[in-house]
Amino acid sequence: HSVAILGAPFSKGQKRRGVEHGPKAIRDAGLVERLSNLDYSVHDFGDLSFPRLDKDENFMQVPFPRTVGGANKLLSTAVNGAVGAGHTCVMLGGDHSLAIGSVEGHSRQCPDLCLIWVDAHADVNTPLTSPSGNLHGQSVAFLLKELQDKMPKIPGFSWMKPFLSSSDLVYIGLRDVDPGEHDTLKNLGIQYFTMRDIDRMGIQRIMEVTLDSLLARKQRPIHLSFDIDAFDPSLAPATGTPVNGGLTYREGIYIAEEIHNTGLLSVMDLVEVNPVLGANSEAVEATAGLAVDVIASSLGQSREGANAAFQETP
Ligand code: DIR
Ligand code: MN
Ligand code: MN
Ligand code: MN
Repeated sequence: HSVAILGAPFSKGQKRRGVEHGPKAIRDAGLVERLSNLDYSVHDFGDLSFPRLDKDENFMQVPFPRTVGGANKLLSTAVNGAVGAGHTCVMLGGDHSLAIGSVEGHSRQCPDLCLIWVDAHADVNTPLTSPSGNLHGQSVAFLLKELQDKMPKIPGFSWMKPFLSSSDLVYIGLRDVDPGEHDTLKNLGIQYFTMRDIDRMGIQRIMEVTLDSLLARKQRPIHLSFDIDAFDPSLAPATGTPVNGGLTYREGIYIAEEIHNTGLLSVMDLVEVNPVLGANSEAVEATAGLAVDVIASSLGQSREGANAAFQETP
């Protein structure tokens, strides 16, 4: 099988500079080599280039709406093409607003996809509930059919319509949820596992319940949207909105391994690695190296090793 890597050097879904250098940091940490060591042919499609708009006024308190909308339209087309060509697709962000285009493009190939959102944050604000205005905290609200009448018409997004049902989505790792987001999670009955739930149930049980609730009725393609800030800041310091009390290394890798073991991973996003925000080069390399570990584990790197017959000879 084959993997497509799509770099998305984009940062206008939030206000801190540097997250547009995430794709380079993750590639520099050895991504292509690690995936080549698994049983994949790796197609690195390089970085998308996003047009810069001269004029992009705020919508309500939301900055750069047309820039974010346009970038996501472009990314959607790229993901749609990569999945249509038969690749498992890895999207390197960039900020998490990019999940709008990534999941939308995926859904055009796989209308029955389900979504696993691993994040400290729920990213389900609307322009009306968002405390920051930032679109990287609103991505899921663009996807959900049930939020359609809560979402105003935002300039830059007329190319898409919401397509996901709240029962097609599970969150893992939450620990910083805004009041409006909490209402949405409760009102729509969305399945979510906070860090407290991980403390209580353990990650093994959480993955069992997650995959059961998404896949028991029918096997279907998985979209994994992984925000590096799901990890504890001691492991992933180089990110824009770190929150204490995050996933351990082993919890994060276990999530990835269990998703691989379904055989259903179709597209994954790895977002919010911001090399400019690391205190030093060690902090940046640790964060980017962790991103590579999560991607490799999601694609089948195993802690029990693999049969030598599967290793390709150089
Ligand atoms: C906050 C932070 N909930 C917001 N969101 C972040 O701005 O909507 N998402 N950082 O990753
Ligand atoms: Mn996020
Ligand atoms: Mn986050
Ligand atoms: Mn495999």
